[in-house]
Formats: sequence, structure tokens, C-alpha cells
Amino acid sequence: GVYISRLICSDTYFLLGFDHGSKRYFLPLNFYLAMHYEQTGHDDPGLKITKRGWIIPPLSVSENHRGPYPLVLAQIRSDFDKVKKILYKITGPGANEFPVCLFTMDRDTGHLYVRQELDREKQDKYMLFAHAEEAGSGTDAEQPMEIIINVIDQNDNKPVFNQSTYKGEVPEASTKGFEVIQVVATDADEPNTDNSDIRYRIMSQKPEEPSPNMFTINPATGVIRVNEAELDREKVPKYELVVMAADNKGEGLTGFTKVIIKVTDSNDHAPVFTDLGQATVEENKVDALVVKMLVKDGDEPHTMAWNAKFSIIDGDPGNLFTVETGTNKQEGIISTAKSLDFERTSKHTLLVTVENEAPFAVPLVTSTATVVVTVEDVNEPPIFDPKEKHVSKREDLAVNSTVVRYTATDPDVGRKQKVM
Ligand SMILES: [Ca+2]
Ligand SMILES: [Ca+2]
Ligand SMILES: [Ca+2]
Ligand SMILES: [Ca+2]
Repeated sequence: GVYISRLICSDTYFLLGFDHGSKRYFLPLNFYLAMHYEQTGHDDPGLKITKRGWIIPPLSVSENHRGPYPLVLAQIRSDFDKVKKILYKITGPGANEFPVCLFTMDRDTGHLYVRQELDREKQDKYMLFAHAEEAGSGTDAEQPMEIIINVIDQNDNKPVFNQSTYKGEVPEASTKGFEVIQVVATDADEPNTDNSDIRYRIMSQKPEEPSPNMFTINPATGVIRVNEAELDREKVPKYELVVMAADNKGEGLTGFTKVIIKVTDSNDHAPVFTDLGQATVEENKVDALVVKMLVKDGDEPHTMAWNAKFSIIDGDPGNLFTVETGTNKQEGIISTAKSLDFERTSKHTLLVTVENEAPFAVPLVTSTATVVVTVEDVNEPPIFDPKEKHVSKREDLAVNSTVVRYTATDPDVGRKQKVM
């Protein structure tokens, strides 16, 4: 039912040339003239419903246009101007409403002007109404016509990261592909265009140990992953990356951020025995210290990956011994669980293993120790008074120095003291 009855002018595309200073500019202008159309009810050709109106295709102007201003965007015309004087004006936000006077219209010629640089990131589209008024009458000669002005994007915003510094963590035993962290940059330019199409890149890694490419970044998503499964907290506990985001698919404007990656401990060191000491114990004693076995572990101290856990795995079918972890968590203490009998067995050969409270994160060899316990013969056990005495001395005490005076009496000799 819609047809264009009278085309006043078709779209005309030309260059507007002007001199500014010593330079000559040519501006491409889309010069649209208003078109009239009539709508008739064509279902019934006899019916004469006619609706007049004008239409104008959307106009475009680039943001940050250098001008000079005011800059002509288009000209509109009513064909009534052939028969009477027509005055033109525009209304709406950008004309007579905020932001006022961004656009103006020459009341006599119908030229539409933009008066200053536009910023697409502030507003990407303006909708105005053009009016053709019969001079002197104050009434519209035409229905008001909608004018849409699209602001064309320029790449005038660089990508900006959401954080100036990112902090991530990665367990040292991580394998290639482990996701560490995601960085995100945004670009204020027009979405889904090259001007805002960001690519990410790792620019530097500190330290470059054991290789300069320990991490990799997905150029499109910003997800940082482990690239080399050779992280070792005990050697490099922290990395610093500088990551760049560049628009125009990685070729345009750039923004930067720092990514600090902490390498966290994994249980990748087995505890190993360092000193087994002398394993000697008198017979007939329960809970007597047999030996202290020292171990060391390369993992983070005072964690489950460092704390030692001991087991006697062979040589003690009668469950005569127990093993416990000392309070410093790096020694195993073997004691008697039952009293030993020198006459029956004077030597016990125990096989002791040490592990951590936490399971190993990588395949490791479990350290074992062979402990030969010598049982000492006690023929005539004397009675000590007091029965036990706790003694603390420096470990570097000179040989043959007195540790403590400890007196004992032979049970056969009878008591000399009386308790009153
Ligand atoms: Ca941009
Ligand atoms: Ca822009
Ligand atoms: Ca460990
Ligand atoms: Ca470790």
C-alpha cells in the first residue's frame, strides 16, 4: 500500500571541499533531501484515503569530526515552498532540549547543521523532529518529520583492564593447562567492531625461570594457564607477568596490567631420614625411649606436606614397639610398647617408613630406615629414688661431664628411711 508518489530528489553523494589554514579538506556528505510519499488504501481503489508525509533516511556523522563547525549534515525541503514561504526548524534533545543547540537548522534553507564535535561514547544516536511551517501562519505545512542522526564510531578509546593488578595462585604440582586466573579488559568503543575487538598477550614474565614461557594466555578470553609443568615453589615462589590488551584485533590501542602469580606448595618432596641415632633400650621397660630418628622435608614447614608420619612396617610381629612423631614434626620416636626380654631376643631389626600427613602430590620414593634395636641385659635391677628423674642439659655437653646424680639402692639391702 505504500508507494512514493513524488520523489523530490534522490540521494546525492558529493564532496564538500573547503580550505582551512594551508590544508584543503574534502568531506563526504550524505545529502539527503526529504521525500514525500502518499499512502492510499489500495485494497479498494475507489477509496480515497490519502496520507501525506515526508521521510528521510538516517544521517551519519563521525565522532571527533575536525569540522570546521557548524558542519552541514543535510538539507530538507518541503515542496510547498514552491507555492508559499516555508520556515524550517528542528526540535528535540540536541536542538531545543538538552543538549541544546548541538544541532541547528537554517530556517530559510532547511540546512541541518551540527555545531560541535560529537562523542559516540557519550551518545551514539540523536532523534530530532523537523518542522516545515508556513510563514506567518504558525501552523505546520507538513507533519513533523523524524530525523535520526547516527554518530559513527572512531577508535578513540584504548582497552582498560578491570584491575591494575591481578593476584592469582597456582599449586606448584599443576600440569600444563591448569587455569590460573582470567584478566578482563573493556573498550568503550562500539561493541562488535574492530575498535573494541580486544586481544590479550603476555608481554613479560619475571623471573624467566625455569623458562620464559611458564604461562600462556588465551588471546580472546584472557584466561591464563600453566604452559610448562615445571613450577617449583622451592625455587620460584612468585611470578610477575605484564599482560597487554590491544584493540583492533591486537593491532590497535593498548592497555596493560600486572599479574602476580603465587606458586603454592604441593607435597612434592618426600621426607627423608637424616640421623638414626643409637637404638638401645634396657629390657623389662614399657614406654622406654628406644631411639629418635630425624628427618627433613623440602616442602613448606609446619604444613601437612612437611609434617612427618612414621610407621614400623616390618620386624615387629609382637607389637613390642610404637613409633610417634615428635612435637617438632621432623622426628620419629620409637618406644617400647611392651617390656622386652633380653634372654629371648637381644636384637630387633625394625623397618620404619616416613611419609607426610598429606599424600604426595607427585610420584615420590618413600624413605625407609632399618633400625637395629639392641636390648640391654639387666641382671639385678636396682630401685631408683625417685623412680624417674627428668633431666635437661645442653646437647653440646662435654663428654664425661656429670648429667645428674642419681642414687639407687639395692632392694636386697633393706630400707634405711622411715616415713613418719
Ligand atoms: Ca578502542
Ligand atoms: Ca569511539
Ligand atoms: Ca613433603
Ligand atoms: Ca613443595
